[in-house]
Amino acid sequence: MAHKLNSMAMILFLLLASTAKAEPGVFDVTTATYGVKPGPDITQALAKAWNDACASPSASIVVVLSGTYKLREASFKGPCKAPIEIRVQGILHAPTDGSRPTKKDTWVGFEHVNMLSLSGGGTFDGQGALSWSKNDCNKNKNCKSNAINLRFNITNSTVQDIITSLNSKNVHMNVFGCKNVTFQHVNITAPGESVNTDGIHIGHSTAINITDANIGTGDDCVSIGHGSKEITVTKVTCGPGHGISIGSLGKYLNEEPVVGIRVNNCTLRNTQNGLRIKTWPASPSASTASAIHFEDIIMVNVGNPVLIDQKYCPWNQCKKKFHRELRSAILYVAVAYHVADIDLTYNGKKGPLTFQCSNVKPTITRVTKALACATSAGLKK
Ligand SMILES: *[C@@H]1O[C@H](CO)[C@@H](O)[C@H](O)[C@H]1NC(C)=O
Ligand SMILES: *[C@@H]1O[C@H](CO)[C@@H](O)[C@H](O)[C@H]1NC(C)=O
Ligand SMILES: *[C@@H]1O[C@H](CO)[C@@H](O)[C@H](O)[C@H]1NC(C)=O
Ligand SMILES: *[C@@H]1O[C@H](CO)[C@@H](O)[C@H](O)[C@H]1NC(C)=O
Ligand SMILES: *[C@@H]1O[C@H](CO)[C@@H](O)[C@H](O)[C@H]1NC(C)=O
Ligand SMILES: CC(=O)N[C@H]1CO[C@H](CO)[C@@H](O)[C@@H]1O
Repeated sequence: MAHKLNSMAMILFLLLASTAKAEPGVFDVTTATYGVKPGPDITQALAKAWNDACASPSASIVVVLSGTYKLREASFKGPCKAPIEIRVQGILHAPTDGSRPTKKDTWVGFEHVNMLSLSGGGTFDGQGALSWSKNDCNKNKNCKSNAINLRFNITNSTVQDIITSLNSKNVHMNVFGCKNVTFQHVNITAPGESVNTDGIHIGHSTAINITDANIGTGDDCVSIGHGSKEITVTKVTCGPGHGISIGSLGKYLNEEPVVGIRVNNCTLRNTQNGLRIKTWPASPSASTASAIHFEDIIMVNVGNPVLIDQKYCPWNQCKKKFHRELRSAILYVAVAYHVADIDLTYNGKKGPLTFQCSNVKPTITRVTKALACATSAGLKK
């Protein structure tokens, strides 16, 4: 009997030892080590906690408990020795005094981090209201570009449950050079009239999933730029804003293609556009977009539900010089559009609803005749 008890105690001890070993190290910025209380500037403490966590040989958690804190900037740099979770429960406020972060266009940046998890229900508040009115980057090449709330250059990572990005001075989340990253339950909010506050912009990234997100801003909900591959956007609610867009593509030479985009089970509500593919006029031949699927999309009060624009040219940026340079490149528009099962109704006064095509010849099936490109592409019965 005694022997049996002994071995049971032994097993229990081993179990405890192994769970203790698997327990990640916790780096709580509000502990004495880092010395932060809600209210003051958390910048130094957070940087220190990150450095300690990143150097830890076993998994670790950086915690920002609930409360409101000031954060001048954060640069979370890897590579780190083990997986890291950043659990932000509090509200982080960006500066409003016009000061610019060290990396001028980034408030909070993640670089070269593998196996990151950002979660905790907290809020990154960019406090952008003062900046939006001053933003003239659409027209002025030498403008000061405002800080993006969150910039990710990470792999094998998740951003989830629920991270809120509020009132960014610029794009809310920039996903660049990322691979295998899931964004789940992110909440992105800015007023409909805020300038350039895109929700999530993706470029040069592979295997990115955005799911169960709520995004309402003054610009694109999700925009997918060149070099994007295997992107899935599902169960995302957009609005207000400019809708979901691919592009703009073809502005620069040697852009990488956009391949394998799935947008499904999304709802767009009160948006200027629904789904867009934007290419600049006379796009260089290298610029292609293929295997793009939009499926099961609900649109409520949407301006241009489906817009495939091959002459995208905002604010007259297509200077004559630009045109001439590109015309000498071989223009090859490799597009095959298949439009099917579209059921839209128009509730406004300027009806009826039209479906226009220029420089596009889609294959059309099961679409109300009135919607199809009857005149420009020729509708075969
Ligand atoms: C993607 O990242 C997750 C961790 O977030 C990891 O468990 C998974 O194995 C990765 N998948 C691939 C294909 O690399
Ligand atoms: C991401 O995970 C995959 C699969 O586990 C692995 O092959 C790859 O090396 C990881 N990426 C990085 C940058 O460590
Ligand atoms: C999203 O963020 C806004 C602004 O902070 C907030 O009012 C709303 O409750 C958040 N939604 C969720 C689901 O967290
Ligand atoms: C992303 O979503 C697609 C489709 O739902 C799924 O096949 C894929 O495994 C997901 N990838 C990750 C990294 O979660
Ligand atoms: C959308 O969601 C429904 C219900 O979960 C599912 O049956 C359907 O297959 C989804 N659509 C796509 C394109 O994944
Ligand atoms: C902008 C940036 O930081 N890009 C980097 C993202 O990560 C990849 C892979 O680690 C680098 O090659 C990029 O330079």
